[in-house]
Amino acid sequence: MFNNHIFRKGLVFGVLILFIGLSTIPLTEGLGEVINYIDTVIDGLYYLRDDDPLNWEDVGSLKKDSPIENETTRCGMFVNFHFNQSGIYTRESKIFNIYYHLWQKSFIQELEYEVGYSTSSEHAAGFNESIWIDTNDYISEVYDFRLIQAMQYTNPYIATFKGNDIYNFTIKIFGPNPYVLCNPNQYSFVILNLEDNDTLQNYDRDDDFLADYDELFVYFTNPFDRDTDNDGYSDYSEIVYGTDPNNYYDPYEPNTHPDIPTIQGPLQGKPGIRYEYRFSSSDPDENEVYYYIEWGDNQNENWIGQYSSGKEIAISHIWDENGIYTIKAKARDINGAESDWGILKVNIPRNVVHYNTLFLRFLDQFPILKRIFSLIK
Ligand SMILES: [Ca+2]
Ligand SMILES: [Ca+2]
Ligand SMILES: [Ca+2]
Ligand SMILES: [Ca+2]
Repeated sequence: MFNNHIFRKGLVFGVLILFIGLSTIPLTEGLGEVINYIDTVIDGLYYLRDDDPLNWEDVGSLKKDSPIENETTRCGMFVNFHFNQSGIYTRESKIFNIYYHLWQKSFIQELEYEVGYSTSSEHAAGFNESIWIDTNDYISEVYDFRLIQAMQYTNPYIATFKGNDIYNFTIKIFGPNPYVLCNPNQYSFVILNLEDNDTLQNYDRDDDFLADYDELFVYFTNPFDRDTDNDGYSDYSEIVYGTDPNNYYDPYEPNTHPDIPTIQGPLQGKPGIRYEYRFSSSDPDENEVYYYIEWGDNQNENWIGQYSSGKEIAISHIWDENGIYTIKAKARDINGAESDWGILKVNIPRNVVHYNTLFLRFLDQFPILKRIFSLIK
């Protein structure tokens, strides 16, 4: 006869084993016991991303991925940005020199923010080091957000991290109602371990023809992004055309100069006779164009127009003297961008060979003579 007590004990034990067996498999994965080792050093560009764009959150992330939609990290007093906490960093990282590029809401005027870093895991801990930035010293203003920039030089290192220590590094912004905007056209970022100025002068890491130094300290654009404001025009072309490389909503389209005008017409002529020449220039932006024409005899047509892009216009001219003249024409679009010169040489010679009609009629009577004459001509 079974001892009822032992049977019950066995049943409980069996159920317990079954429960542990069932629960440990998902638990090991669900709680992250499969450790994510991250073989990378902490440096370079990090976007200040919001972890939960729908909520009023004061904590965001430092991420390598740029935002694909609108994110705002905000709070009444301070916002913090941490590294991703889902792994263990296998290499040691030292952190120094921090560059800040921050889009801040500008609804309160004359606003100062304290910006810096903390190496405490305390959520509301103060700064290890900080600087003050004033939103009145803004670089760009797009609607009610202002772009502000700052550089925090640290010497030599502010922290050395390995493993999980890296989670204790926080970029902090403190002040009345900090709003940190991050969207594809206006994103906030920091650059950690920024190189010295000589090195930055020699880098163009995004191949947009602007040195990293100029991007960071002259134009305040992103040295890792060819088109910082994502408006379809590279940082370089915006600077060349005078538009704002940090403003997606530029009021003016970048402008391209018209093509070199083509010049067509007689290559020879006589003095005192009116000859007609045709000019045409196409503008890549389809802007209307003006023409400036020099006839080579100190006479010119002074910015005539405006004409549709690519339209052929006819203008006539009389050369009073014999000579070889160079017709030069350039086009200018309505925005003021000029083409290079188009050129056509015209010979108004001293002795123009021409046959009077009587002589031609005479030749008609003698076909062989006419043939010989045409051969020697
Ligand atoms: Ca560049
Ligand atoms: Ca760039
Ligand atoms: Ca752009
Ligand atoms: Ca722009």
